[in-house]
Amino acid sequence: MANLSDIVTSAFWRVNPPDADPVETREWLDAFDALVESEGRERATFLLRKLLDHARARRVPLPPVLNTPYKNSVALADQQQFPGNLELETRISSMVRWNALAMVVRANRAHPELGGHIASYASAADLFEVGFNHFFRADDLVYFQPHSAPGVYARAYLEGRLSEEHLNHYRQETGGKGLSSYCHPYLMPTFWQFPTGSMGLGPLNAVYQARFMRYLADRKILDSAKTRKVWAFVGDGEMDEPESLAGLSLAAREGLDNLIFVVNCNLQRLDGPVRGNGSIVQELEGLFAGAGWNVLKLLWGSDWDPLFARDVDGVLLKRLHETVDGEFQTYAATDGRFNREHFFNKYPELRQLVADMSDDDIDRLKRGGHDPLKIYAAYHEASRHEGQPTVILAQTKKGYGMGLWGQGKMGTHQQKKLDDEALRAFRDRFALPLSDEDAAQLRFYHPGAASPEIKYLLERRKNLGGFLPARKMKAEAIAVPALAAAARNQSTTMAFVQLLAQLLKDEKLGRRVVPIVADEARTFGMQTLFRQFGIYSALGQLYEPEDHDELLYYREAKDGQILEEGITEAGALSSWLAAATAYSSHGTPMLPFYIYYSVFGFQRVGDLIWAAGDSRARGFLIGGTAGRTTLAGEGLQHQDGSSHLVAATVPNCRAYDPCFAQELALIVQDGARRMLEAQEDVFYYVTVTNENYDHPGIPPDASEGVLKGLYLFRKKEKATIQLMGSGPILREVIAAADLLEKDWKIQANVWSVTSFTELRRDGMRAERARRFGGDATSWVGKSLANAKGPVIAASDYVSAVADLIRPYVPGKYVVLGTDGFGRSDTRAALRAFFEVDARHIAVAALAALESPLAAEALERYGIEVAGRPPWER
Ligand SMILES: Cc1ncc(C[n+]2csc(CCOP(=O)(O)OP(=O)(O)O)c2C)c(N)n1
Repeated sequence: MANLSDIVTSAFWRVNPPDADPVETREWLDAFDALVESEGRERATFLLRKLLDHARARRVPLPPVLNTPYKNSVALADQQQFPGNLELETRISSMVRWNALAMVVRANRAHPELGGHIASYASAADLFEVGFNHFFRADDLVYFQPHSAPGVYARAYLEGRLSEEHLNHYRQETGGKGLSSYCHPYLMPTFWQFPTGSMGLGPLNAVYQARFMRYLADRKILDSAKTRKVWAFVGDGEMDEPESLAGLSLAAREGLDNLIFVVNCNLQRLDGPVRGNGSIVQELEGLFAGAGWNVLKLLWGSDWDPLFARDVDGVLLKRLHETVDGEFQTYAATDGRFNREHFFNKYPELRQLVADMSDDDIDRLKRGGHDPLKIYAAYHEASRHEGQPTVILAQTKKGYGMGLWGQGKMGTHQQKKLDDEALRAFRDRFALPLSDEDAAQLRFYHPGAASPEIKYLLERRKNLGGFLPARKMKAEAIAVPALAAAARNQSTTMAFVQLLAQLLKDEKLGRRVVPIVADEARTFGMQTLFRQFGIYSALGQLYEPEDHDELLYYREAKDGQILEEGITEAGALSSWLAAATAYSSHGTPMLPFYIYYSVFGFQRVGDLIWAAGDSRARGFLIGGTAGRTTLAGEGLQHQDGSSHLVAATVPNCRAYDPCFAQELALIVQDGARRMLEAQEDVFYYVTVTNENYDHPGIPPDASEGVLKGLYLFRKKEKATIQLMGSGPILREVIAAADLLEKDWKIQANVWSVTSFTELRRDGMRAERARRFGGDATSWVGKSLANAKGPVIAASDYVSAVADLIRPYVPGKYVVLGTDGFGRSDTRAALRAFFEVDARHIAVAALAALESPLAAEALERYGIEVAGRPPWER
């Protein structure tokens, strides 16, 4: 077996292997140059292709074609000239760097528990600044690396958008006068647009945002979506998150040239190097290129240009290729003298190459991501590239400018305290006009509104359309039509599809409805929408679909309305998020409905839903085929018993588990009204199921209760017990009430619970009001005020869901739920197993009444009393 280090080393050499016959190589290359010269690049490409085919036929192994040498992709000759005032921009970026650092160190001097990061922004500063001064148009969408937030705040301070007071309260809420740790729109609703603090979500969301902008443009909803760009700043460590990679092929497949990723390759993550034994840049290049992206390497600053120019034998490149990232990190952490000794002096030719440079000159050699000229050239190229998304792999140094105290140091990510000497060194490094005392006191630096720096910076932003990031909180209000539900025998899923069709057909609102599925449209009976509304495809439909002669054929169209994402819940949720925040990002309200297997929502992509909460999303998540006993047959990994419990923890998510189509219609209509008319920052999670049954009308005065979460569905004059049920289990509750009356002559009231979670919130609100001296009763308390006897509640979810309202139920409260793993079986068998069928509910009622009939009922209903409870089996 080959030695691992040989394999790793050879991986580098594959790009630039040793040359056995340089003279022969030169002849080939000269011939090739002559060809390009005389017949042009196109002909050269043709011949290369022929040569590769020929080599394949001769079984000559091909070299890895996805990797290019370890140098800048934009050649010096092609480099667009930097149009800015470099001197002023350098001074501005130094000020931003200082203020960002001072903000973090100050906060931690005052409250060591607050935390924060210096080193990440220090590496990203120039990448951001060139963007701010030259590229980010006010209506572009920028996903910032989250722990670089101090830099974005520090810039906003120079721009006059944030005050010194804000900076002084970094990582403190301070009644709106502070600054949140990361990019949280929920906490800073007029500033941050996209939450990126959970690594991996930013890059994924950015891809789907860029795609959604295409959708808006292709559907002629928003013309400006054609020209705007999405920029995503991503950490090289962050690229290890599966979500960071999840959208890459879609972006390439859809030719999203409105999307630019900038991967900040400082070669470090939190604990250490990202690829100490390899090369993250080369690895990512292969990955992105393989996925079909345009890859631009931005590795070396301008002062490396003469070195590369003189490197005719390729010795510099050879040295770069044999250097693993762990060594590059050490070179970042050490000085010019060390770099000369250990990097350049390895080969005599290389030593010669830097012979006329002093150690200080070597120390000053910049990595590409710290040179505004090179950054500008890469951004310029990226923003003009057509037909593909672009990734810029920008090599930087983590903790750039933090000297001995942080640059390239293993623990630099966590560095948040610096002593006076370190502060003075930083000040000197960036030539800041601060006294020793200013530095020691961590005074923020602002050169004044009349200074050339501020005038320049404001002028640049003016030219680019205004400040960024800036978040809009409102958009035009749109009226929501009344929705009607049919009483016929059907599932709530089908009832939902009919409601969706009504919304889609509404004259004003219709075109703003975005149905989203992850390859489950047929599961939910939504194929009926394919023909009429079309499936969005940027290419239209290039084939005749197999079912073209059928009425409801699979129709793809450039103006298609349905987003059919394929099997990616993370992607579909990201699309939904882009649509659900379009009111803010695009000033264009949309109404997305993402329908999916409920178990693959809060459980599978819960963190994206949490980010949707942070983003103040407005839209509907529809948990389809929901419940642990209603989705029969599917078993352990499909049956969901917990999503409502998790939904309750997302503050702006309103979750409902309706049983009847009429309840569903009221909920959807009111939700849409709250989002589109009242412009409330809420989103809805509604579970629907695939069990068919009749949908009797609900009492005329039930609307308020449906929306609040509880209403009396069936009243009995002599009721001595109250039975509650949610979702499909309400029907078991109704059957249990019938059993109690028929078999045991006991009358029961039946209550429909449309939302235990909303009832819980209402109860907490009332309890809090009372605690603070007010007078309030919960909706549960009010509803049950005159109700007699114990209360039994059952749902298709873990018992903790129904248990949420225990504090507000007067008297005895017994809860039945579906705790345990799902199973493969019929609905009846599942409900018997989980003890939530009509018989078990009737027994629970008799037991709660402390009636001796309970034992009799167990026997009569053939209930097995031995054995372990379902959640222990
Ligand atoms: C999902 C997730 N896991 C872990 C973290 C904690 N975390 C914050 S920054 C960081 C390291 C980031 O490294 P990298 O992406 O290379 O960015 P750099 O700071 O080096 O620019 C980690 C692990 C997080 N924010 N999100």
